[in-house]
Amino acid sequence: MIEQLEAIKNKTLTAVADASDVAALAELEIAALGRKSEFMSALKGLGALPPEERKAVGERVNAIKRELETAFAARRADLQTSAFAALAETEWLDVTMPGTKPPEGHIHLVNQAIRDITEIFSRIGFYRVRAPEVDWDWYAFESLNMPSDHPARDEWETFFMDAPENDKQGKMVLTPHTSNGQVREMERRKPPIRMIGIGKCYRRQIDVSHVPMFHQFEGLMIDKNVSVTHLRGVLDYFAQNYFGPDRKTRLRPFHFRFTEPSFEVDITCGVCHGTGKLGDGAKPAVSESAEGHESAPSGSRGVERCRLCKDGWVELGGAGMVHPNVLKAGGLDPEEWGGFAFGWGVERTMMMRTGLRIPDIREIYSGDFRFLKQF
Ligand code: FA5
Repeated sequence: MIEQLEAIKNKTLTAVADASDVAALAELEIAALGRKSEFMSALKGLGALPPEERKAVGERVNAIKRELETAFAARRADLQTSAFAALAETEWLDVTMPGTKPPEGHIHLVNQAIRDITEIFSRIGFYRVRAPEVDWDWYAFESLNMPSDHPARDEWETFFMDAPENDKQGKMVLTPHTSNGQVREMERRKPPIRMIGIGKCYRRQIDVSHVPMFHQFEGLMIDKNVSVTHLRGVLDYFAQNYFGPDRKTRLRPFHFRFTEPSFEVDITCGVCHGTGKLGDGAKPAVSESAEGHESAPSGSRGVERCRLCKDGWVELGGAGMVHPNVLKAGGLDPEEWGGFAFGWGVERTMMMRTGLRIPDIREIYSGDFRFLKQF
């Protein structure tokens, strides 16, 4: 029996040495030492031996088994070591190598402008609000001192919703300006108010300087003893922070139904630096004037009139002191409270930034990557 087991051992040891990998070795181990193995079958003869032989033979059997187990363990360790060594050769990775950079996007230039505008006004205590884009006629017009039959409404070229009217608030419209947020804010909180409302506006207009969907930012400050001087101060603060310290603003008398007095706000042109002229060989940053101005013939010394502005100024938007009727519509006593409001187009304001070459406002919404990637 011992001879038989020794023969099995030698055969197994040879096979162990020949095992090519850990899996083959595991299979071999089951075949050699498992319950159905030749080794285990041979052990069945152990019970038939006389007791005096059984002990010595038993010890020998155990020694053979330990020897085999040790051989399996040692071979397994060897095979694992060489498997890892092979892995290190074939699957090494240099973690210090620079990775492949995924293509990176950036936020749309209008959203960037909205962030910049919000940030500048927040520094002087204005908080951002959002008014509805689809609103009642009352907030878009009527409460702003524009009764339904007033011709001033025509300028807002409004889209009306095909929706039921409300007895008190009239029809629903796509807001043509952010001024619908004025009375809403007066209803929402008691003065002092310093809001900067930014949102989408809609008008039936499309050409080089108009898009049917655009954005406005609406400033509203309501407090006691607010004057035009405060309005100027706030607008200058914004202009200098957004456009640069060399740019100046001016107020031109104008007419809005919801402010009195009313102004159009102009800023010195970023192309000709407020001179209205382009020097020798200089070309305007904007290839065609958004306002449709034409270039003047070149002067004798090559001086050309600025195509964007002609006289050194470009228009930014409207402003004025809040009309008493608007304060009343918002539930405020005009004897006690007063304030100013202004509303500018985000896209147009952004286009006035020095060095930005956007010849046509429609490009902003063209969705053309070649255009968008430049910003
Ligand atoms: C208004 O909308 C007034 N609500 C502004 C205002 C607010 C005045 C508060 C007084 C007090 P206006 O229609 O001029 O005003 O529009 C203001 C600005 O919006 C324009 O100067 C322009 O920058 C922008 N804008 C108007 N229509 C368009 C359009 N179709 N596409 C792009 N920008 C536009």
